[in-house]
Amino acid sequence: MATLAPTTPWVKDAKDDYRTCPVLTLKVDMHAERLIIANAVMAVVVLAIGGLAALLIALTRWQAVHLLDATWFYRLLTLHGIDMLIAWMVFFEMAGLHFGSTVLLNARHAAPKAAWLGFIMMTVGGLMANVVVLLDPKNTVAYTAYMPLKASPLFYLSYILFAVGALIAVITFFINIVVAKREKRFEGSLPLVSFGFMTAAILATYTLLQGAAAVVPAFLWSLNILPHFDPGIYRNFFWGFGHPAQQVNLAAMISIWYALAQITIGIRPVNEKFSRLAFVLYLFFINLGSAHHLLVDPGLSFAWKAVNTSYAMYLAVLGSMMHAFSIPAAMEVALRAKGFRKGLFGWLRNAPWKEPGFAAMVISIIIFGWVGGVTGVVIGTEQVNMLVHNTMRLPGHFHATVVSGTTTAFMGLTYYLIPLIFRKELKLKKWATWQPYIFGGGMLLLSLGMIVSGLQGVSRRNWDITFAGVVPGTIELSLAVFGIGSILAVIGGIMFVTIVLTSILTGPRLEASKLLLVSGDGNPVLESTKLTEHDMEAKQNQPKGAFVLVLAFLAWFAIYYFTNWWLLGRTWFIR
Ligand code: HEM
Ligand SMILES: [Cu+2]
Repeated sequence: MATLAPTTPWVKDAKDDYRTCPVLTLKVDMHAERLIIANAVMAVVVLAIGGLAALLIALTRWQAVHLLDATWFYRLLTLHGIDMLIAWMVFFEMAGLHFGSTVLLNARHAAPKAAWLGFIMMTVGGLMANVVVLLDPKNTVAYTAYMPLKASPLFYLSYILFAVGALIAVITFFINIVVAKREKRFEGSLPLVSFGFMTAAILATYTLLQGAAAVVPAFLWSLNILPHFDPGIYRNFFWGFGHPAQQVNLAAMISIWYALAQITIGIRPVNEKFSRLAFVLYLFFINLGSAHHLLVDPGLSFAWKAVNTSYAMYLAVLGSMMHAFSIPAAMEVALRAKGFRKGLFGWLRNAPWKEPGFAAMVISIIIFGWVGGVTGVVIGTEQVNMLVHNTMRLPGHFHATVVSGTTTAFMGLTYYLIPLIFRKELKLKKWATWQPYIFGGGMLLLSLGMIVSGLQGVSRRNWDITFAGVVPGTIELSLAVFGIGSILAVIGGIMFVTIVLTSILTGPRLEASKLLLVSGDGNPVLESTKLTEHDMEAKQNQPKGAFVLVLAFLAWFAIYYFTNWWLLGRTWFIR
């Protein structure tokens, strides 16, 4: 177990500039604070741009509306992918890394200049990507920019700037940890949330290096310096970046689950070693997952594909399932210890459903696991993937993982960064109570609508599906569910941006006095330390309800998985 040492003097450097947060009773380095604010603001800005594009492309894919012409559809599809999957996620993660390596460790930021350099490069790169996509039709190559599609050199340059900036910021995370350790800010291993961010940072490092191996040659090729670059090798490196990048998102999201569960109901992980092991599994096995993007590529052998999409890959899935058991179990133990012991699920009924951080976490866990995780395993299995590849089931899957899961968790955490780091009172609290449900509910409809239309053969990244003939009514219906879900989700997104901007742009700066925003006025972060070993082990506090939920999940997993094999079996007949 990690322990913080808040009493030891900070650093000898007289220039140190910090305040003490009365809620966390931790020191906050002003460099770290400003870096977190800058990264979080940029994240919200790109989320807003990407969200506008989302609405327009969604209203185009909803065939009954079919809003944009083909050029604008593909242009905004490219923009949406870049702003959301790359810029929004990475800016927010950088805010998280600065937070996890300083505030959470009661430590200073040891390399602020480098961190600002990284931030500026990311900002220039991110905004430049938007401009070049909007201004130059050559750059409508989707965020994957598969060769031999050739974008303009500025397009690749914007990627390189952004990625190098991110790499520099990640390096400052490691510097902070080493310095904090040397200055004895914590003893033993890193606290769990920071440990999770460390996993994210390690993954991010080799992810970004693989990204460079794809994009730098592509850049040289666009300049005609490099005459030829094999598209198969480009794709291999691109997904060496693109897939583990999702595990960066995953590790960050799960760290935030632990943080939100601690903030809103004061959990203590039931077994920290177990949770740490689950993070370590990501580090070792998730890279294999990259292969599922290449399953229809002609240059790779069947054996290569089968090896890379079997067995060891499931060890990473196991990591996620370990967290998905560990967090609800810890929640159940904490709530039971507070006295909510009735039946199997009395604890769940009495949970703080109006607290936006709690709602966001639960929605994130449910949709991530039950929709995103389960559909992901099917996509990552060599044989059944053939039913799914490049259909709308794909975006259906990742809008359940990276959007309903990660984005919702990031939104939930933001509600606490506003009082803690921006030092502003959260405005529009009523809206905040509803926001996770509207966003999450919309996303669930959107994902299911996409998945069901994909099941019927609707392809992804396709401006117009009618040229193949008449569109059956069932497809129209699932696309309508998807369209209505999109509108709801966009409303949830607008609510989020409005709440954040209103809070940070109006009202005076004030030191936070409590952490919970809506329900109650206690301070469970600190209360969690009051959960004793005795509470954790008491018979009446055992996580029986969470165990039942896990069994239900496994049953659903098995049903979906084997249904897909059955569907595969029906694609040909053996007499
Ligand atoms: C209100 C929210 C959102 C809506 C309505 C929405 C809608 C859509 C639609 C309609 C597509 C095109 C699907 C296709 O034709 O293949 C798409 C693609 C995509 N979306 Fe979203 N989305 C939303 C939020 C997000 C967020 C927050 C992320 C990332 C964190 C994200 C990541 C992506 C990615 C990576 C693609 C694939 C782009 C491509 O194929 O090149 N979306 N989205
Ligand atoms: Cu992947």
